[in-house]
Amino acid sequence: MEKRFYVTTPIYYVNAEPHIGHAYTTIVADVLNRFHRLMGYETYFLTGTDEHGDKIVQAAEAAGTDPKSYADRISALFRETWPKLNISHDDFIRTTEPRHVQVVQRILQKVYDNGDIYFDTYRGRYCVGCERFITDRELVDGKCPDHDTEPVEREEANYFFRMSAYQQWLIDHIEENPDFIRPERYKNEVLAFLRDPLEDLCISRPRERLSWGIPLPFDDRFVTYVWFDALINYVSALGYPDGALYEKFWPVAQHLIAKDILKPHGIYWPTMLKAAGIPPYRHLNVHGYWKINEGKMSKSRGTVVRPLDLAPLYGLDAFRYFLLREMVFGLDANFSEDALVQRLNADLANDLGNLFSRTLAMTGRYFGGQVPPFGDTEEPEDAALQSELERTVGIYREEIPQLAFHKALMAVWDVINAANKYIDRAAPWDLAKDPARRGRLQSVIRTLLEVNKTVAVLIAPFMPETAEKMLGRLGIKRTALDVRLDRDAAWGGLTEGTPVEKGEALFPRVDAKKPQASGERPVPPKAAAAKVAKAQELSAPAESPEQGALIGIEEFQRLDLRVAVVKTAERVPKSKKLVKLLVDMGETRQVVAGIGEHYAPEDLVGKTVVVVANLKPARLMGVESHGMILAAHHAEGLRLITTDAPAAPGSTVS
Ligand code: ME8
Repeated sequence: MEKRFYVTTPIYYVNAEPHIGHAYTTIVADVLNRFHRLMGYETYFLTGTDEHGDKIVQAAEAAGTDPKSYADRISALFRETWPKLNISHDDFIRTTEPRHVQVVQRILQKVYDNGDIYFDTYRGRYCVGCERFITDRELVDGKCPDHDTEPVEREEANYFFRMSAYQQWLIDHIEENPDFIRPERYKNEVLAFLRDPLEDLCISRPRERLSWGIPLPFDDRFVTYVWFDALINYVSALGYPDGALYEKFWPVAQHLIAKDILKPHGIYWPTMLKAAGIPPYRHLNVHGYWKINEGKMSKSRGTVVRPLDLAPLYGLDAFRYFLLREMVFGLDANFSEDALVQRLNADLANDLGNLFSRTLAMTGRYFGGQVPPFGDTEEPEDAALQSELERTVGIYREEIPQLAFHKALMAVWDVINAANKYIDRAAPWDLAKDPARRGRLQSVIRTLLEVNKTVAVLIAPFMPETAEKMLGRLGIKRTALDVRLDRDAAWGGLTEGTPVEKGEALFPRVDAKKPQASGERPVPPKAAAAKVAKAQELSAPAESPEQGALIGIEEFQRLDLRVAVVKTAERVPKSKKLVKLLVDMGETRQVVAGIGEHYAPEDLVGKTVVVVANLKPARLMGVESHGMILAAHHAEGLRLITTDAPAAPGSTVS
């Protein structure tokens, strides 16, 4: 079989900022991409943003701007987030790009010419949240279960895709390819849906009602319905119909989604492909939902968890590891900072961190910091550890393509724990006392170094920074993306005499005594920041954290500074200093600033300012403040910090 792999994430709507759900899917895609590279595959990884439709028009209106500017701004937020999470995507597609629009029109024309698109009048219930008409069967208490809103009655003349013509073909395809949709529960859900007659799909909107979409090539009084537009990104990004990428990576495609968009991906998309004469994708991989405090993430309840709040706080690799270890792919999982801290301390700081630092410390102590050769005495426990490692590699290779990331990681941790026990049993410190047992000591340390090396290779898709660090300290200088399992994990592959470097702890422990459940607020808790600061202090050189001392970039990065524009300003009653501001920073926030003696409120409106966005909320003279405005202390008073050219509200400042 060709060693080619193509993975996609959903293209995210630009009506919300990136949150932990988007981060999870994208990190899973990243892990799969990196894993396949590790296995020697040629890979391609696509993500992007979905920018047309009612939802975006409404979000833009609410933000007081036009759809294009709005889409530009939020799309940029996604684009800027992914490198910060070490996402290794090859392309980022936007549905407003001409390369996409052209392909959508081409496919529409092709399906129309084949007679599978027709004009008709439809009356039904429309859910704006889903961007589609929904059937009575889907309603729960008269409401859309996904959006908890009552759909509105609509009658419209529109174009329809003859999806019903492909119902039997789809059922047969799913039955002949049992892992087309996986895990199985989602395959069953799709098959259950297909037991009833499939209705044709309305694929257009009249332009007078919605102009923010792609015009139908055969009737420009209409634009295409968002799903017909969005799904096509998976082939338009490859340059369908004749791009070299398309030739190479279609149809080995694997789509990753959560259960919310199963129907469009499990039913609309394969039938659209079939009608367009394009072979179906290989797998649809469907995961569950991240819940916060056992509930749905909700903006109004303030339980939206933002990845860029957490990753800098606990370490990017710890965050990635936690997401992949904690969720069983396919099922829902609960997110809490408490659980993250526990995993960080137990699995990363304790098990992995200790194994690595003990091994390197002993290599330093007993062999001058150089990789020793295997000694002449091999004991059964060496072979046992080696075969445990081989077993782990086997499980790992099998489970990751099945999306059982937690099982692959559990197997890696089995070998880490076995190696820690091996140290205790072999007691190198005793062997070192006896010159006659030098050969045995060599074998033990070399065995441990080899295990650490393979562990570093195996964790590379999950924790690329840590893997690179570990391999580097073992004398293997490679970027995580260039690591290959066969070449770099081979037993005995380390070179004798190579200097190794102990370095700092891989994962500083975080004080778990007072963990803070996440999601109560959209920003990381100050207490957690203090915990990390404390933990880092312990591993950092003895430097006073007092004023004037230097801080590391990580400490600076804990601040979330954002550009904001002042929308309204008024004095806080009975205060000379305090002004209450509403600022637009992508979202609207209330901030109280002590600038009343230096600025008249009316002069502040329209000003671009910089806000510390992740400051714990405070009450000032009874008024809630969610952030702090930065100002310079000038001899004659305060001067607000601003940007020297316009910058979009919500832009990060660093
Ligand atoms: O549906 N837990 O975009 P979207 C886990 N534009 N994953 C979650 C999640 C949660 N709580 N919330 C969101 C769209 N996700 C369309 C897709 S594709 C051709 C068009 C993730 O911004 C998950 O991947 O609403 C889910 O499927 C996706 O975000 C929905 O993103």
